[in-house]
Amino acid sequence: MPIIPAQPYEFDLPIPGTALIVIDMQRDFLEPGGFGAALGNDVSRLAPAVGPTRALLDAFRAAGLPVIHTREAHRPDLSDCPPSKRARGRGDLRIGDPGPMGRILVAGEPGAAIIPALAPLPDETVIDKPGKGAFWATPLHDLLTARAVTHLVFAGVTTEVCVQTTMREANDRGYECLLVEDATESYFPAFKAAALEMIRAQGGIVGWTAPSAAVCAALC
Ligand code: C5J
Repeated sequence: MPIIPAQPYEFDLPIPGTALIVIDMQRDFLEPGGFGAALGNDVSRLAPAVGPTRALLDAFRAAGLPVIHTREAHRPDLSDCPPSKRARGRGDLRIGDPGPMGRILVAGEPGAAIIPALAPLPDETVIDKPGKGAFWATPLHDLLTARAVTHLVFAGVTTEVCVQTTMREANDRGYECLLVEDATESYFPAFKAAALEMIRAQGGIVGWTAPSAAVCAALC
């Protein structure tokens, strides 16, 4: 079994048994005119995660390991969007409002799509999730259990919101979790740094972190 140099200590990467989870690499977060921008963020800050995420996709696909993409996206009638979530941020554009890339964070709209550089392959699972965590109100746990996945490698955005929430959900369900340091980004560099520190603190209380080069090298 490959063993990856990671923090706070080395991470086992069983093959088979490991899946890549790419969180919310959507136009609504990475491009101007979407949800991230509507909340006042500089969306260009997320771009550095694209190349490393692409490298992980290539490595997992070549190794024949499962790849799962998530999208934060609601039903068109917003029946899965709590009013409390929609009200947050007090931005000009809220979830469900029409924007330059269609209705904000609504499934099927252009803005909810994954960016072309990281487009899922036809046989890859794409999960639309109504929450910040990818396990809440989705079939993710059942899908992973059916495929005998025990170890999860995480990429995506944003580090301290949907990525960290999902990682904590996964940790509580017994998965061994590794966040790839350069394949995740935040609109706030300090939040990213803090999230990475929190994950690997206290002996890896929520998981591990490692650079994409270490993960890709182990899969070659
Ligand atoms: C946010 C996410 N930040 N994907 N969503 O609202 O992290």
